[in-house]
Amino acid sequence: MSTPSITEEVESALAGNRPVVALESTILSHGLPPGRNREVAARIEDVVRAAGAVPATIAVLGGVPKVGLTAEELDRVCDPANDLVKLSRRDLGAAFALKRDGATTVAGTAALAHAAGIGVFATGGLGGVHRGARETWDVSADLDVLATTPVLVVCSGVKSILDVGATLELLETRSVPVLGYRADRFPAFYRRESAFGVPWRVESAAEAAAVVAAHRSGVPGSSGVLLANPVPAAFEMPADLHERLLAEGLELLRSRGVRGKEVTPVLLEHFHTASGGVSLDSNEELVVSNAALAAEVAVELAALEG
Ligand code: PSU
Ligand code: MN
Repeated sequence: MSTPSITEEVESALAGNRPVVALESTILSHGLPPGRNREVAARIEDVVRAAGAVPATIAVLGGVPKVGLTAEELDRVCDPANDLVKLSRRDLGAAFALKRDGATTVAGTAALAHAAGIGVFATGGLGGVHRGARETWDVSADLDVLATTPVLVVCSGVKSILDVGATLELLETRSVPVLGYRADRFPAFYRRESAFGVPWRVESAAEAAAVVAAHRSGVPGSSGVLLANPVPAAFEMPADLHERLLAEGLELLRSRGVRGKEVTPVLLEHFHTASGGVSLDSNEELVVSNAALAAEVAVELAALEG
């Protein structure tokens, strides 16, 4: 693999077994509008630091995998003029060899984080099984990477634009533990609850860390763990607005014939413009909340696994 470029701050934290939290770049380049994405990037890193961990935002720049980004590199990722490619794990080799700039998805970020020795990762929403997957076979590589990469992913579940039930079934099949953070139901990104329960509930970062440590040290195999953290209640999208945007978004995909890796960005864009910013606030607050929780868990894990 192309040798990753790790910032000094991240490198020294890893060498000292101090807590590090990996952060995804696709939510910045493809999930949030220009300007707002840069503010969110800075805020996420701030909350991770405030909780006592070191943030490592991951991207590929000029073909080099970057673990930890400087302020200038974050600018580059967030500037739409640079037209970053969306990189899932399978795209990494091409981006390295062809010296491209790209933003990593959950799958791409988890792979690079693990390779760098980072075991905790925060994002907004996980990719999953799309509605209609029986015909399209559109199932995010995020699920496969979680099944094969021993990282903890903290997220707010999956969007209800996906088939939430099928996503949970696949996570069960692939032996990925799913924990609800102070929640009995799997969250649906903009909404705190989907119609589906979670198999396990934890009440604190310490409990989550204990489960992750036990899974890693005592359970054969190398699957990751999913910690599902519902959007903060004050920023949950109202149910009726959510229903309307969802129906419109799905119709938009159908009428425009959107396929493959464009599906998620097109839907996000529709939610953001058609909700007059309500979805953006939800999106920002849930990512910030996940980053803070991931940092708390990383701190507990460093104490346990030290
Ligand atoms: N879900 C969101 N926002 C996002 C994504 C998912 O609510 O920005 C991004 C993440 O980077 C995720 C990717 O890993 O989309 C999944 O894309 P696909 O379904 O093409 O695998
Ligand atoms: Mn897909």
